[in-house]
Amino acid sequence: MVMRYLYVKRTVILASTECPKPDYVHFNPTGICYKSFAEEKTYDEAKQTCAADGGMLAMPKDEATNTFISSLEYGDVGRWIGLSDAASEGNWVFEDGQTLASTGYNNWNRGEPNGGEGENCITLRLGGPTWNDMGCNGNKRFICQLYQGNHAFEVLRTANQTYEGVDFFAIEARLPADGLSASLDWCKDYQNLCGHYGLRPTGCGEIWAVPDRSASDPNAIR
Ligand SMILES: [Ca+2]
Ligand SMILES: [Ca+2]
Repeated sequence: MVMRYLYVKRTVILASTECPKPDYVHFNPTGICYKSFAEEKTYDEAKQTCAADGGMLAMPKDEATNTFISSLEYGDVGRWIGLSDAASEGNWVFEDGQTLASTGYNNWNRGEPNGGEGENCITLRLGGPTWNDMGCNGNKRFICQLYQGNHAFEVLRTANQTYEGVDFFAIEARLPADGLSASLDWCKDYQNLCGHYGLRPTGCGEIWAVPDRSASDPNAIR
């Protein structure tokens, strides 16, 4: 994999308080945006729909998040969330690769999971926040989230501030000591960082991304 290097030691990133896609709802404590879909799809089809939005199926890793996404519209039937044991029976893993066990949280309905190898995907049960394993090929509604995941920046400080009459959320951040981006496209890291707070980046400075250490100015960014 080709790594891109950044020379910025510290920068201030401004992001608006809107979610990056329409109809997504910002959940404040985590800063992640969620959307509940009315149409019914298989688990894999639902995953593809979330990916097309630049996200993943929702991954509730704590009670507050689980309760929040349960409260989103279209909850009168079961809905897929991004958690499966298809790869290894009984070993539940979120779509981002984190194991359920490592979160210290779960919200199984009484008697669940009970489906063995015939039920490898999870729905939020109708009207409530508890979970049920079900067959992945069933058509269900589903919930997507945007921009979960790691980013290349270390956050130093955040603040709400106003610039020319517009409210912004400022993220003061710096790169890791090794200067390595977390992805091929450092702009993606930046977008992920903003998305981590459920915020839309104000811009992307591609010109500052360089393929090697020979051609950038560490003092170029204020
Ligand atoms: Ca299973
Ligand atoms: Ca079940």
